[in-house]
Amino acid sequence: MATYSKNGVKKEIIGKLRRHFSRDVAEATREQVYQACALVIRDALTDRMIYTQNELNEQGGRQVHYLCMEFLVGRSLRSNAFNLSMQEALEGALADLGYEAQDIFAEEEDPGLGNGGLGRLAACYMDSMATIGIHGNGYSIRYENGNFRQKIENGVQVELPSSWLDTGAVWQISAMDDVREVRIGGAVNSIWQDGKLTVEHVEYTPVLAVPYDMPISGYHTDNVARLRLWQAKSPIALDMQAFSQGDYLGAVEKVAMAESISKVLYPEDNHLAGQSLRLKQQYFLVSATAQDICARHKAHYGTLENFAEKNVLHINDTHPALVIPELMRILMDEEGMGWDGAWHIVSQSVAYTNHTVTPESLECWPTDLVQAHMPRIMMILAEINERYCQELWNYFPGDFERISSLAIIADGQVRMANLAIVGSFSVNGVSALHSDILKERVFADQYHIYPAKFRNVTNGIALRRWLCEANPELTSLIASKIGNGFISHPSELQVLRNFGGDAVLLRDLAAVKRRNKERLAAYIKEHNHIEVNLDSIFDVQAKRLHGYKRQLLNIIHVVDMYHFIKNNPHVSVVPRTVIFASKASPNDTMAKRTIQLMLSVAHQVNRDPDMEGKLKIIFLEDYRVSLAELIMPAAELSEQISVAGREASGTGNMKFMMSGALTIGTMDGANVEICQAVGSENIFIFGMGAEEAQSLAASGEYYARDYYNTNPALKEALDHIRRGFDDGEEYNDIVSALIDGGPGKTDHFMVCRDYESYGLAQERVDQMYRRPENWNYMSLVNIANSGRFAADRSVAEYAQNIWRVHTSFAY
Ligand code: 26W
Repeated sequence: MATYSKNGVKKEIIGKLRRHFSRDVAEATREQVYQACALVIRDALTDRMIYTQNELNEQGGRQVHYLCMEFLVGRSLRSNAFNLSMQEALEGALADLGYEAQDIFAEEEDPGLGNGGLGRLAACYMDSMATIGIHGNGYSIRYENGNFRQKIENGVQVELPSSWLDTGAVWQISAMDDVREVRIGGAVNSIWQDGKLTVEHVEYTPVLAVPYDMPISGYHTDNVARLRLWQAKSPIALDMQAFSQGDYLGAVEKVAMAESISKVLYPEDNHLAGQSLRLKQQYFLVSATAQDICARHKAHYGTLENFAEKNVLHINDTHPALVIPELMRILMDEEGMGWDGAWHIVSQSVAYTNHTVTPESLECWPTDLVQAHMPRIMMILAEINERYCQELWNYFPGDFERISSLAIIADGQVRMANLAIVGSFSVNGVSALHSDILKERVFADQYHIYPAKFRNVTNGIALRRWLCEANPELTSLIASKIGNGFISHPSELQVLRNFGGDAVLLRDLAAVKRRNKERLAAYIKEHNHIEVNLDSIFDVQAKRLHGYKRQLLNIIHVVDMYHFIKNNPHVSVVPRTVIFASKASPNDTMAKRTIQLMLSVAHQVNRDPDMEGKLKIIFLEDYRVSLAELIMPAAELSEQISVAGREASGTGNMKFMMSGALTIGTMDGANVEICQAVGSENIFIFGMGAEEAQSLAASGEYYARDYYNTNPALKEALDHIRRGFDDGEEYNDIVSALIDGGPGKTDHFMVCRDYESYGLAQERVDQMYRRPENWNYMSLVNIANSGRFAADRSVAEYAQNIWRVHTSFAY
C-alpha cells in the first residue's frame, strides 16, 4: 500500500489542472478541480488495476464475472480516496488550495446507472470483491442517460435527464482494442457440410460494443476490480448507399438505431415494460460480455475446454439470462463444439441470483421478438427447451400441464426464469425467507428436479461507504471503543455489545446522531425551506415507490396522527418528522399519485399551526446514492413495511441499522434476519407474516372494507384522503382502489389488514423514544449486530458456496 502526502497530492492536482485544462489553480473552476483530483486518483487506480489483472491472470484462479443491467455505483472521488487511504492527504491538499473537500466531492453527479436495490447491491459487491481479493469483473451498459432526475413541480413528479457523463467519464478508460461486434436481427441459413450442420447468420445489423473500464478500489489493498461498461456504436458513420441516393434521413437512421441501445436506462423497477429496445439491450450486454470473456480466456489458455473451471458468470436476476444461449452459440458456431460438450461448459459456469418474486417482474419475451432480433439465439433456445422438456417427462410423466408451466418456451413466450434455472449450476435468493419462498412456492417444481442447485446468500452492504464514509463521526466513536479492525472485519462490531452499560458511550452515540440530524435538517431547510424540530423522531421511508413497499400504509398513518393531534391539542405527543424519499416509475400512475398524496398531506400538515413542533412531513426530491448517504446517518426510525413475502431482501434496512436507526417492519426479506440478530425486543415488528399474507391473498376472501368499517381511525383517515386536502387535491382513486371493490378485488397489498398492528407498533416506538437511555441502548445493539449485513460477508459466502474461488477473508 502506497502512502500519500498532502504536498505530493497537491502537486499532482496542480499538474493535472495545467496539463488537462491549461489552468492554474487560481483560474480553475470547481468542476475542473474535481476533474483534476479524479485524474490523480484514476492514475493510481489504473496502475493497480493492470497489476491486479496481470497478477490474478498469472495465478490462474477462477474469475468471477458479475453481469447486471444496473450498477448504481454512487460517487467515486471520496470513496476511492478513502479506500486508498488518500482521503486525509486529498482533503489537506484541497484545503491548501482554498477548497472545502465536501464541495469538490459534491461536484460529481451521481452516476445513476441503476434504479434501486439490484443496482446498488451490484456496486456494493464490487467494493467487497476488490477488498477481499477476488478476481472480480463487473459487466454492464454505459447508459448515456442514467436514472432520471426527479423534480417536484406543482405537487407532481416530473422526470429530467441526468448528464452523469459530464463528471463521470473521467473515471472510465476506453479500451478500443477490446471492441466486440454484436449482431442484431437478420436471418440464419443452416447448411449441411461434410455431414455437419453449420449455420450462417446473414443480413444482420452489426453494432459495436465499445468497452469503458471503471477501476473499483478495495479498502486497504492494492487489489482493484474492474467494471466494464459497454457503449453501443455503429460501425458506420453514415449509410453511404442511402446517402448517395439522396435519402439523407435514411443515411443517419441506421446509425442512430444502433447507438440507441446504450442511450437510456429503463426506469422500471420490479415491473416489466417489455419493450423491444430493452431486449436488445439485454442481448447487447450478454453478447459483448460473453465474447469478451471467451476471447480473453482463449488468449490465455489457448482453448475453451477448461472455461468452466476458470470462469463463473453470475447473472443478476434474469435480465442477462440470454448469456446462456449466447455462450452456446460461441462454443458451437465459433469453436465447433458439439451440443453436449458446450452445454456442460455453459451450465457449469453460469450462476443465477433471483432478486424479486413480484409477479409483474418475472420476465417473459415474446418469441417473435426474440426471433426477429436474435434468430440464432432463438434456434438455440428452442433446442434447449426441447431437450429440457424431454427430461421433464421423466420427472412428471403425463403431466402436460406441469411440463408446459416449466417449459422455457410456451404460449409464444420465452420465460427467462425457467431458462436461468436450467442453464445455471446454482440458483439463490437474497435472504433466508426469500430463498425459502423460491423453493417452496415460486420455483417449487424446479426445486423438486434440482434440489442441489438451490442456495441462499443474504444480501449485504458496503460497510466502508455506508458507515465509514457516510457516518464518519459514528465510525470514530466506534473505533475509539473497539479499535478499527471492524472496517476490514465487520463482525468485530459485535464487541460493541459489551458496552451496553456504558452510559457515556450511549450519550455520545446520541450526540453523533444529533449532529447527523442537524446536517440533514440543514439540507431540508435549504431544499424544502422547512424548519424541522431536532427533538422529533426522524422517521424515514426511503426507497423506490412501489405498491408492495406500502408507502401508503405510512402516509395513511400520518393522516391519522394529524387527526389525533388536531382532536387532542393538549395531549403531549412524541414529535415526529416523517421523511419520504422516493422515485416512481414514470408510467406507474398509482405510484405517482402516492407521491402526490404525500405532498398534499405535507402541504396541509406543515402549514397547520396546531402541528407546530409536533408533526412535519418532508418529501426529499431526487432520491439517489449521495442523498441516501446523508439520510441514513440521520435516521432514527427505519420504515421497512412491505407486505410480508414480497420484499426479497431489502438493503436500505441494513444501511439504516448500521447507522443506529431502529426498524419498524414486517417479517419480510432480511428484516427477519435483522430481528434474529438484534432480538425481538430491539425492533418494532408488526403485521402478518409471509405465510399468513400468502394464504389470505390466495383465499380471495380478503375484504379491505371490513377493516375500514371496524376501525374508526382508519375510516377517518381514508375519508379525509378521499375528500382531499387544502391544496385542492382529492384522492378518490387511491381510496377506491383500497376499499371500493368486493372481497379479493381491492387493496392488493393488504394495507388495511396490517393497519391496526402498524399503529400499535408506532405507539411502542413513541413509548420507547420517551426513554432515551433505552432507545440509545437499542440503537447500540443494532449497530453491534449490523456486521453480518456487510457485503464482505455476503461476497465471502458467494465465493465459498457458489463461485468456489479463494478468499482469505474469514467472517
Ligand atoms: C424487468 C423489470 C425489472 C427491473 C428490475 C424487474 C426486476 C428488477 C429488479 C430485480 C428489482 C430489484 O431491484 N429487486 C431488489 O433487489 C434487491 C437486491 O437483491 C433486494 O434487496 C430488494 O428486496 C429487491 O426488491
